[in-house]
Amino acid sequence: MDISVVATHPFNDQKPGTSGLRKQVSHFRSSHYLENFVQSIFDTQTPLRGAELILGGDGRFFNREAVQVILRMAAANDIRKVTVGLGGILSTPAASHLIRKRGAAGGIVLSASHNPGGPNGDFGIKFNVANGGPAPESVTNAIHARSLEITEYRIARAEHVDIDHGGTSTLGDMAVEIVDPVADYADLMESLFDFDAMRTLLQSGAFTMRFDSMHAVTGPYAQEILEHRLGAAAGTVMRPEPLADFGGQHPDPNLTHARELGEVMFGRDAPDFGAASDGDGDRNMILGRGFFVSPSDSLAVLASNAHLIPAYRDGLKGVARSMPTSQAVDAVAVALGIPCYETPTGWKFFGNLLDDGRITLCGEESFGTSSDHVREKDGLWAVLFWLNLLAVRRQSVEEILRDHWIRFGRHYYTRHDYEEIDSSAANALMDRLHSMLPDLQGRDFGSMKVKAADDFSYTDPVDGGVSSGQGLRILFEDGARVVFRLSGTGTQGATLRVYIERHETAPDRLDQDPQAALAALIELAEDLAEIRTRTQKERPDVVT
Ligand code: G16
Repeated sequence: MDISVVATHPFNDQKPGTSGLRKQVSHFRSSHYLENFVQSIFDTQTPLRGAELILGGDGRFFNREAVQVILRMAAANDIRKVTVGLGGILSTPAASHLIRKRGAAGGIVLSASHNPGGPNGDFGIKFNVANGGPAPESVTNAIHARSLEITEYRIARAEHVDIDHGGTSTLGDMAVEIVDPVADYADLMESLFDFDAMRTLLQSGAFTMRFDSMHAVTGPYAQEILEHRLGAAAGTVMRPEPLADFGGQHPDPNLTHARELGEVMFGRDAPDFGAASDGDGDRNMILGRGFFVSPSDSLAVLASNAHLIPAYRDGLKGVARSMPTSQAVDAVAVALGIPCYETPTGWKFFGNLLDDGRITLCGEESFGTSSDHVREKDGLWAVLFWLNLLAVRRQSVEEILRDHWIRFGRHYYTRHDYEEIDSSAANALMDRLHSMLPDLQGRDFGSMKVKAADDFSYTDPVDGGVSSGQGLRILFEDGARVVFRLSGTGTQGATLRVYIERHETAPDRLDQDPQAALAALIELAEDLAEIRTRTQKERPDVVT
């Protein structure tokens, strides 16, 4: 096989963010950009040589071209075999499962998650390691360092590989196997949950649900599992065809972007259960009839009900949440007598805790939840967990939440996002807040007193790695919190995230609108950070 060694020059913007390298499609298509990053992976990740690599993506614009480039580069870099999802498709959790199931040395997932797609949208590339999870910081730092010194890349001169038919072919010495992207994942789900109970519920005639695939990767997965294996009515899955531009929408499962689902679930004769997932299938939104479940509450409910699900019948080893996620799951962990870990934002931080057997469930406020069955967050898994719960408890989503709040109190929670703000203004806002932290300690704001104010730093209990600068926290004596962070997943300007939380236990105050219940803290956060003047925005762009 002919191999070209192509001279290149480093790009100085290939540092992976919260979840891989995300840029606009036009940026990824510039000469050598994708190739440099892929070669930096192959140069630094020596376990890939002579081993199997899993490859697939969420089907967004440029997915198919990138698959071809990566296949030809893998063949030129001594990879033994690449297993590709049919059509270049693999959801993020399905890729994680395939890496683990096949004992592959790693995987490359092509996705910019919930960011918009299409020629003017975003593209992304994530490298996952042999445990199936996102590369830890030590690995992404090594890839980044290599990208800054790269001078050449290797690529086979070969025809396009047919990725639209199953079976195995060769590219030089390398095998290429094209596999059904759905079957293994659907089997895994069937091994975790009580499909008989769910089938009975869905076919009872007294229960209806809608799942919004948002024209993203979960369409075929949801149709196979919900409609074919569980017998949900045809049409249960909304927007099931994966489209390269997600139909021009943001494949982001929240009430802003899954508007049609929201209208159905909050309209007349709403179904009993509604859910949505994102571009690459790792996020989830859970809705009841006229009822929104905050992701932090969802994690807490799953933890406190896990014993009702076959896979978790023997109990949980521990739980974890990212720092900005509400403390609702902490209260459940106390009741269960299990540890609860607080990690920085980014799924990669859960990997060591899962591998070391310290936790079974974990989740984030950013609509991500999962367990030790894979090493990624898993949107459909969370939906099936809820469905299994509804089938066993025979209560509505709302009733389950109200029971939960009565038992544990309600952690009122909201996140306000200010998007595409000027990067230097965002950095100045954060720097100023950072410098104020020492003086905030002990200060009174009305009836509230600041207990601590710091910049969150995490020491991984398994490998001792330290990750600092993970978000500014203002912690009040009554447990309320305000957290400020800059997003690590945007591609234009900066996104300021403000996370606000307060615990309420009075039974007659569990039914408020979160924005109203948190109004005083929201105002305090906006004033302290001078958000309006510094971002030039009167209100957040997205409120979740
Ligand atoms: C990624 C990460 C998550 C993180 C989210 C938001 O999710 O995997 O751990 O919570 O981004 O990160 P940020 O606040 O830095 O934008 P996804 O679904 O986008 O891959």
